[in-house]
Amino acid sequence: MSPETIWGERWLNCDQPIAREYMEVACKKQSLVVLAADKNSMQELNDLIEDVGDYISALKTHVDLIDDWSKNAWDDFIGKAKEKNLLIFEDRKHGDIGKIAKKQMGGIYNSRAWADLITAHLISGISVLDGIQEAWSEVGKSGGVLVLAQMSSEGNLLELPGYTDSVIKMAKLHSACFGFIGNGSRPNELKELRKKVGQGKMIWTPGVNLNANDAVLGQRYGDPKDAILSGSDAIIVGSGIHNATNPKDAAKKYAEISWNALLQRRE
Ligand code: 5BU
Repeated sequence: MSPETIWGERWLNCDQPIAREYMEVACKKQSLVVLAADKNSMQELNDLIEDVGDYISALKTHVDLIDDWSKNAWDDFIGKAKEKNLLIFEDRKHGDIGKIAKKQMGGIYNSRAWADLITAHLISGISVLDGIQEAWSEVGKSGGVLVLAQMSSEGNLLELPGYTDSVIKMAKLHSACFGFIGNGSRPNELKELRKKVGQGKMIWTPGVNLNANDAVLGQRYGDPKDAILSGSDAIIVGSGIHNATNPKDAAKKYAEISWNALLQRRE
C-alpha cells in the first residue's frame, strides 16, 4: 500500500518534503515510534540505536545531557542513525528571540548541521522560527520545527486559556513549521488539538508509555493506541523503550501498536 493510502488526508495535506519523508519511512518500517534516546553516554546511545533502530522512524535527542560528548563521537552516532533511515530530531525547546535562537543553532553542538527537526516554544513570538530557519539556510540545510502547542507534564502553563490557540494560529502559516507537539497523555486534549490544527500539519506526542505508573517528576503518560487514534502522527517514547528489560522487544511492541492504530484510523 502507498503512503497516500495509509496516511490519507494527512499525506495529501502535509506536503512539506520532510513530512512526506517521515510518513514514507513510517510506512517502510511500519512504525510511528520516535525514540527519545535520553541516555548519558555515547556508548549507551550507540548500543541503543543498534538495538532498536530498525523499529523506530525518528530519533529524538537531547544533545546536552551526554557526559562524554565530542564532535567526532556525535557525528559517528548521527551517521549510524542515518544508516537506519532516521530523521534526527533535537528536542532543544528553543524560546529566545529570533537572532539568539539562530546563534544557538550553532555553538559547540551546531545542531543546524545535523538536526532535521527541532522543538521551539513561541513564548517570545514568531521570530524564533525565522531565526531557526535562517540558521539552517546558512548551512544549506532545511529542516522543520515542531512547535510546542501542548506539553505532557503536569501543571504546564501552555494549558492557560488561549495559549495553544494563539500558538497554532501563529505557527501554522510559517514555512518552518513542521507541526506541533501535543500531549500524548490526554487523548481528549489531543482530539481538540487535531481539530484546531487541521490536516495540514503533523502532531507528535510525548507522554506515551504502556505503563502509566512509570511516570516520575510530573510526567504524565497515556496509551500509544489512544494517542494515534486521537490524531497523533508519531508517539515519542523514551523510558518505555530504553528502560525496558528488553528494549528491542519493547520497540517492536510500540511499533506494532502504533502501526495498527494508524491502519485502524484510516478505516
Ligand atoms: P519518557 O521517558 O518517555 O517520559 O521521555 C519523554 C521525552 O519526551 C523526554 O525526552 C522529554 O524531554 C520529552 N518531552 C516530554 O516528555 N514532554 C513534553 O511535553 C515535551 C517533550 Br515538549
